[in-house]
Amino acid sequence: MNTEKSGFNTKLIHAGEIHDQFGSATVPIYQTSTFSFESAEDGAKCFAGESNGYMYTRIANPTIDALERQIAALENGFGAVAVSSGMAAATTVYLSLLSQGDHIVSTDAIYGPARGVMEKQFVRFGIESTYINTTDAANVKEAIRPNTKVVYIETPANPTMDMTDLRAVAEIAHQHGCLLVVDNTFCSPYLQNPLDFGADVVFHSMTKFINGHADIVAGIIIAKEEQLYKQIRNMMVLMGCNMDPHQAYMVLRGVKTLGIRIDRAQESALKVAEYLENHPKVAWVKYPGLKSHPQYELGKKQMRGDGSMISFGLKTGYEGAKKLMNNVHLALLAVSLGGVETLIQHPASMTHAKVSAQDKEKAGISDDLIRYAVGIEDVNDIIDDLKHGLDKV
Ligand code: LCS
Repeated sequence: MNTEKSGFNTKLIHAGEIHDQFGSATVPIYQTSTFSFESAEDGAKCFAGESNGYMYTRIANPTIDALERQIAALENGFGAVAVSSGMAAATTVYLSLLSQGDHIVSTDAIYGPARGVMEKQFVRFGIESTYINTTDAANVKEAIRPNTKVVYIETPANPTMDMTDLRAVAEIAHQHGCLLVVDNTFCSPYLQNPLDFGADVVFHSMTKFINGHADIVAGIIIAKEEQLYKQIRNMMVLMGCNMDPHQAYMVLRGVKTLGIRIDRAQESALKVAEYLENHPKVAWVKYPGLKSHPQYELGKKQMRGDGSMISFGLKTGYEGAKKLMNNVHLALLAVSLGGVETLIQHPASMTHAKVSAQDKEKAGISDDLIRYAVGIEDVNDIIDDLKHGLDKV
């Protein structure tokens, strides 16, 4: 069906779907590396770009195409490019948009490896980067140089839950001839559509909310305009960081319930955040749905919900955090997020371990910060588990 005017949850079920000759209700897995042609002339036409047939799965595949059409529809983009992981999405974006001598300005508290690859690898190819606190858009303006090509933000940021004003930063980026790239992993398209606020490119680690079942690593990049889309697709094909058809099928299966999973998880997350905020052993809580979040109003402006990610610290710091993590049983002590299960982790020693102590401090990734990803278990069980853990602190 044509889902152009449909609601979000209808798009989750029907956007991008394939109607095959058997009337299959789900998108079939075209588990093939290559596609045959009717004739030599057909093959030549296809490779010359004069016809739309499939040629080779690294270039395009019907199962992967279905997922790309769907996510592009959910993010209101021109087109999407599926890749093997969220990090493949970040590096494909970097490679597509930056050349030797260029400069990128980015949020300091982003997913650690997305910063690490820039500072330790891309620097070898003459690409410079500056990491700043983007919660104040004026800092972005100040950091832009004549050779800045890209402004790259994560909002809410991993793991500080700091937010960046999408519209304000898009305006500044464009005034200076830069593109705005947004890592929208923490929200998923259900809660936030950065392209609608002026971003040029959005990407996701689909390992998280979009797939939602902690059984696949995957990424996707969505471009607002055709030219950018083609540039990114071309880079993906050449780098060979394509998605596999089976991986695409798994994500297509997971994404159908994105709306109901997030509705439930964020309803519980608010209760968990309130519980933590009122707990005598808790020093601070950062959750977009709490009025105490310094950017509560900004969240209401650009997000359709508060999400299910919480960061908090205990009065007893890292020592207390270790005790808590060792004494919860329902919450898995594990990195990642956005799945149906509740997870707890310590960014300073885990996801962001390779960020230098100085940069961590500057980015607000304090030693006491505990990151908590609320799942869809019964909220009473989640809170009982936290209570049990906190009793041992
Ligand atoms: N962007 C964000 C915001 C992420 O949280 C992650 C992974 C990535 C990109 C990279 O995606 P991947 O290649 O893993 O699919 N974040 C992780 C985290 O916070 N814990 O474990 C992985």
